Amino acid sequence: QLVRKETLAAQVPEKQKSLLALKKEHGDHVIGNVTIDQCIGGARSVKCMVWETSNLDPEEGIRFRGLTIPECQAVLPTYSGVTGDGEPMLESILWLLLTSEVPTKEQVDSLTADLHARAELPEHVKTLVNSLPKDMHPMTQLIIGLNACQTESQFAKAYADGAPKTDYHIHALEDILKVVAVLPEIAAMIYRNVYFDGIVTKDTSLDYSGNFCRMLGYDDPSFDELMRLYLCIHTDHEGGNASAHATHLVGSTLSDPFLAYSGGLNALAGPLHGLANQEVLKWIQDLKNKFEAEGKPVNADTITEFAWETLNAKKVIPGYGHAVLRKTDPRYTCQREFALKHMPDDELFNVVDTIYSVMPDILKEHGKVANPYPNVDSHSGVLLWHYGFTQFQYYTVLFGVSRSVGALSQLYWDRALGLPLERPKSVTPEWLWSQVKK
Ligand code: CMX
Repeated sequence: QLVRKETLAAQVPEKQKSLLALKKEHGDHVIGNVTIDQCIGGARSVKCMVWETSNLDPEEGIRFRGLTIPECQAVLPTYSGVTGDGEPMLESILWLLLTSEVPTKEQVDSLTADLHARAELPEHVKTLVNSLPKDMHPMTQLIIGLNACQTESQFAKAYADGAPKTDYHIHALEDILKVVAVLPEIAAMIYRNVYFDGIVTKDTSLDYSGNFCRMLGYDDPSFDELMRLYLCIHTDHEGGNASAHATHLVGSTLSDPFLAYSGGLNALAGPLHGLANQEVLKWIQDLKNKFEAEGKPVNADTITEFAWETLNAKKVIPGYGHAVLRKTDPRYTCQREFALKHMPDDELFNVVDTIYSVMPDILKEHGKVANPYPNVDSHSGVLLWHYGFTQFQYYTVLFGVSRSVGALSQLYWDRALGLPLERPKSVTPEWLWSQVKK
């Protein structure tokens, strides 16, 4: 309620006006060319999408509404209430991404209460999720669970009732907050069903992340802090990444936010995107198993040997490389700092740190990779593992809970700004040849 009534409603007309002026007065201004390389190569760097909530600089990394991760950590409200003391709350970053304003602790607390109030899962969703086979990938289960929640869509109902397009964003926001609110319980049910006793215990006296941790079965304030950090840094990474782009694309057909974000989750479940965090842990486990069996230690030499085996087998090193970034991902760096603060002597953290000390040079020598540095997925699993969260097949679900906040904050603005159906032009290979043979 507060997000909508006090803050967003005032911003919409101004932003609509500004975008309309850009279109009307400068619509034919050229902002780039497209090469055949880009056309064949996954549209790398082609500027063809407006994104409100965040921007990614190849050298500097992500800025959420203009703020870097360290800046967010310095100004956004924390659970303790003392800004700068601990990690920002997920609700803080949701407020920031949605409204572009740094919230007060009071505003954040009101958002926590709002999300808890919307978190009730329909009975048919509980029955469905509980009926899924335990060997079904947790991401598949999450997508099924979220799709089934679509019965609750107020956007779809309003559309069917003939709502005017000027009101779409108002109905979309109700769904967006509902999706963000229900995802932790669906995610927790999956975790508890697949690995434990199926029992989910809530504690809504806590914030979003703390309650999520209790539902997962963790009761450790230090793990709550890790979850806050994890959920904040995975929210958004501008618009071109596969999960954000898929949400934006599906939403552009006026599919409601439940269906649109399910599309985003399907993209996140790929190993070149969000699934890389599970692949990193698997890679480290395979490495450890191999060298322990051979009676060798895990050190810079054996990591180098294993990395070359992976590359020579024509496989990727998970957690390294990026389509846009050309430096170490600041999301990696802040997780490294968390580890240095909370678990400096952790065995697996030291393995990850040793990988970091050798991998960029290996990848440079390999000579193919545009960015030889680690991305966010390279570090996240190790932190979870430290707290006994070792079920790495599940890790991408946590990413999926978090990414909803960024992708759907943008979806609000997609509807508020009246962005149209996305429909780029494809061309045939013959047409491309005809261009160069002219
Ligand atoms: N290990 C080995 N080879 C790699 C590599 C890696 N980590 N990263 C890129 N390459 C290869 C590519 O496969 C490509 O090879 P081909 O020319 O044979 O096709 C070549 O290097 C050039 O690719 P690039 O321009 O550097 O990277 P892209 O923009 O095409 O792809 C990404 C980016 C992330 C898919 C790629 O770096 C990768 O596969 N990394 C490993 C998976 C991973 O960590 N994904 C998570 C990314 C973050 C996230 O979205 O969550």
